[in-house]
Amino acid sequence: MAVFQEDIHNTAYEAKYREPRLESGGLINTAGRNCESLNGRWNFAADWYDTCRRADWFKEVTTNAAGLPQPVDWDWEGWERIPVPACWNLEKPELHYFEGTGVYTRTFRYVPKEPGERLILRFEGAAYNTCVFVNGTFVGSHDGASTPFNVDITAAVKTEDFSFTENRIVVTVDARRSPLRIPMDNTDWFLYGGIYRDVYLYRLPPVFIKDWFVRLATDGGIDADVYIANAEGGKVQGTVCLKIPELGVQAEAAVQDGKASFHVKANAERWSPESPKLYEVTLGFTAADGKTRDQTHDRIGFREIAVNGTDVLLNGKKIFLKGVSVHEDHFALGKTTNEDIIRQTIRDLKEMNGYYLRLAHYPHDARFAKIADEEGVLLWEEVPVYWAVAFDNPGTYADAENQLAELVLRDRNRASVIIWSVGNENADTDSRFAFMSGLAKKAKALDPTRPVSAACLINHDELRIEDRLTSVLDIIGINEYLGWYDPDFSKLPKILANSAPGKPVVITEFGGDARTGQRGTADDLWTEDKQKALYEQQIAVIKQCSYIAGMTPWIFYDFRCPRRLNRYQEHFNRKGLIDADRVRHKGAFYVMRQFYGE
Ligand code: GCB
Repeated sequence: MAVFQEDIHNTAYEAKYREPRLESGGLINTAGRNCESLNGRWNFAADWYDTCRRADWFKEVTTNAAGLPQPVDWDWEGWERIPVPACWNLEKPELHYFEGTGVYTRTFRYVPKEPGERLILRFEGAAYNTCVFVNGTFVGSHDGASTPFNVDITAAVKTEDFSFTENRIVVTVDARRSPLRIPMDNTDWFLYGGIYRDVYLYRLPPVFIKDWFVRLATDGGIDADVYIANAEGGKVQGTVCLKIPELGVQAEAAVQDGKASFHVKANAERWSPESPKLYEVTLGFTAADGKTRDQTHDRIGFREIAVNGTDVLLNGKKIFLKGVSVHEDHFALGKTTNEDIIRQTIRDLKEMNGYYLRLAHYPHDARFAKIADEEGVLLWEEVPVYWAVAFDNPGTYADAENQLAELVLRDRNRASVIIWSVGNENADTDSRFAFMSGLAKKAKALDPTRPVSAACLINHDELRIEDRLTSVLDIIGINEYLGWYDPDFSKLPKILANSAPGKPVVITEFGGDARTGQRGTADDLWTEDKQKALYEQQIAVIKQCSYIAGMTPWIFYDFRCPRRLNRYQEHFNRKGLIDADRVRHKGAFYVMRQFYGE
C-alpha cells in the first residue's frame, strides 16, 4: 500500500532515471564488428501517464511483502506487438500524434561464447529520452533522438541456466515535445517517437577497441588515434597494430592512457566524388599479458577538405558544392530508413547532377555516411539546434553538446562528411552566441580536420549577411527565401552585393512550395510553375556571386510537417523538388539538373 501511494504522489519520479547517463563517453565505434540483432516485434504499450516509470513496472513486483498476489497494471506478453525499428506514429492511426511515453519489452537468450566476454546493448536511435531496464535493473538513460548509445549489460544478464533463461529488456521512450530539448517543441518537421533505428547486441572482450580516428595527415601521410577501453576499469597495457595492406602500412604503437597514436608515411589515392577510393584498415589490440586480444576493421577514404579565403578546397582544388537539402522523413516509414531508401536518394541526387547533400536538421541514420563514402557523395551533417532553443539553460547546452559529440564520434572516419553544422536559423542573442560558439569549439576539439558551419541570418533591414556567429564559423550557411517568404526577389542581388563575408558562403536554403501537379503561371503560389520560375531566378543571381561556394536548396522531397495546414500543404511541407512519394519530379528538379550539369 505504501508503495502504491508513493507512486502516485511522487511527482519527481523522473529524477530516479537520470543516472547513469548513456552518453558519447561510452560510445563504441562498431564498424567491422559482428552483432546480433534485437530488431523484430516487441510488445508495446502507449503509457500516456508514464506509469511504468512512476510505479517501477520494470521491477515486476507481483506480490506484496507477505507474498500475496497483487494486481498489476502492466501485461508484457498481453500487449500488442509493434515493429522495432519503427516510428510508432505510423504504426496505428491512434498513435499518429502520440507524444507521451511508449513502453517496449522483449526477451532474449544469451549464451556467452568467450570467458570474460562483455555484452553491449546498442540503440542506433530512439526518440527522445530512452530509459533501459534489464531483468528489473535500471541500466541507464539517454537524451536525444538521432544519435546512437550503448550500455554494458554484462552485470544485468542472467548466466545461471543461461541457455534456457530469458532475459527481459524493458525500454521506456519518452517522446514529449519540450522547449528545453534539442530539437525544441516547435520545428518545421514531424517529431516522430519510438525506437526507430536498429537495436543490436555486441560481444566484446573485457579490454576492447572502443573507437578510432584514422585520417589523412597534413604532410600527406596518415594519422591514427585508437582508443582502448577496459570494461573492468583498470589501466590498459598493451599494443595496437594498424594495417592498411593496400598502402603497405603496418605499424605498432603502445597504449598510453587508453590511446595509441600513429603517424605513418603513405601515399593514399585521394577520395573524391569522381573516385571514391576506400582502403581496408584493420586494427588489432594485444594486451601486455598476451591473453586479451581484440580486432576490428573499417573502410576509410583519405581526402583533404579546407577553406582558403572564400573558396572551399577538396584535395587542394576549388569545388562548388552542388547539392540539395534532405530530411530523413519518408511517407511510409517516417524517420526509419533502410539501405534501399538511402541508395535511392543518392541515385536521385546523381540524376540531378549533384554530389553533395545537406542532411537536415539532425543526424541521419549512420548508414547514410557509409553509403555516401562508397558512392562519392559529400555530406553536411547537423545537430538539431533549431530556431528558439533554450539557449540560457545549461541542461539544454549539455544535451546539445552531447548530441554533437555523439555525431562527430560516429562519423569522423567518413570521408564523405565534410562539414559539421552546429545549428539552423537562430536569433542573434548573447546567449545563443555563447551556446553555439561553445558547440563550434567542441566540434573543433573532437575533429580539427573539418570546417564548422551553421545556417545563419540575414539583416533584412540593412540587406546584408549579418550574424555574430559567422565570426566562429569556417563556412557561412545562409537561408534566404527571397521570392517566397519575402516576395521582393530584387533584394537578393542587393544582399549579396552589400555583403563581404571574407569566408565561403553556402546557400543552405532557398525555395518555395509547389503541390505536385498544381499548374498556373509563374505568379501563382503553390504551383510547380511558380517554384520553377523561382529556381530560375535564384540560379541566375547565385551563379554571379564569387564568394558563394555551393548550395543546397530546400528541399529534395516533400516531408510531413504538422504546422503546414493549408489546402495545398495538408500537413506536408511541399518545397520538395520531388514529391513525398519519391517518384514524381517537379519542374524545378529539371532546372537544378540543368544548372548542375553545366
Ligand atoms: C527554414 C527552415 C526549414 C523550413 C523551411 C521552410 O528556414 O530552416 O526547416 O522547413 O525554412 O520551408 O520554411
